[in-house]
Amino acid sequence: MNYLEQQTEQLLEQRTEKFIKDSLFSDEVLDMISENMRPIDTLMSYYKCASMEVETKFKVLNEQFSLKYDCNPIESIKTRIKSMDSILKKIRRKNIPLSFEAIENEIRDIAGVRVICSFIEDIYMLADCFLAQDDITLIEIKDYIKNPKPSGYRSLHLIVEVPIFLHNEKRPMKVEVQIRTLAMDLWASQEHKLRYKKNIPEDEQENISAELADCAEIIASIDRRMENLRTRMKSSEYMEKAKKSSKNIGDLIRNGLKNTIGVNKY
Ligand code: 0O2
Repeated sequence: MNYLEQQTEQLLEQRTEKFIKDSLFSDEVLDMISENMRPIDTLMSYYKCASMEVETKFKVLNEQFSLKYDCNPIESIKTRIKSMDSILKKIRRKNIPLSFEAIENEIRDIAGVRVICSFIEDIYMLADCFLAQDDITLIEIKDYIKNPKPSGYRSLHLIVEVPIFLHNEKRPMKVEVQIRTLAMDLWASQEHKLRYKKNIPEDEQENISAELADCAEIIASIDRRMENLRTRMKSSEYMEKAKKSSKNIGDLIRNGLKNTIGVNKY
């Protein structure tokens, strides 16, 4: 694409975005307007509330595991509301009709919660505990850990519906939860940055993508090794405890017998 074509394309994109933005903020959904807010702001604030609900649920789980099992499965939690730009791109890419209903139904990751764990096992354990809660409705699971994307991307995605309680209504909201390890997160955030780099020749882009996919494999193997190490450490700790307690039981029995024998002697 030459310079002029690029400029024309850019201008067209800007005009389309302006058109889409104007349509979204139009009279179309006036009944949703609260006194001082545009409808889109109202909707975005609902998504913010939904992501807060989900974040709290994971924080509570982490706290409970910390108290009960002396471990913290969660390293960190991040929440984000999809940017308007990103929403508009998705509307265009998926040909979504310009109504709030369609946007709410078809864009399921406007509210995003990312949960970062140290170990793969904890990802599935947390997902199970979260999905077992009776106010969470599972819409879809995408297991990109068992089935990584061709790019090498790995993460467990849960698309759920969670109710938010407003002053006069209960409203179900969709949230995308991405649960991944620290290593998967490192890879995804670096790959995301690189993907948006412009002005890289096509053949170099292909080389970089291939190397990134290779890095994803190495990272996945490190995750598996770390998990194996944890399992080994847990089981040797368990064996050690078992040995100590059986020694204690042995001592108890021996002492008990001695005492019994002693009693019998008298
Ligand atoms: P951002 O900036 O995170 O918002 P669907 O949502 O199911 O209708 P979609 O969007 O194809 O369809 O869903 P997908 O591919 O299951 O997952 C979407 C999100 O996962 C992306 O959001 C990224 O956050 C993440 N993701 C998926 N594939 C990749 C990848 O190859 N590399 C990286 N780094 N992240 C990925 P957005 O909307 O792309 O961006």
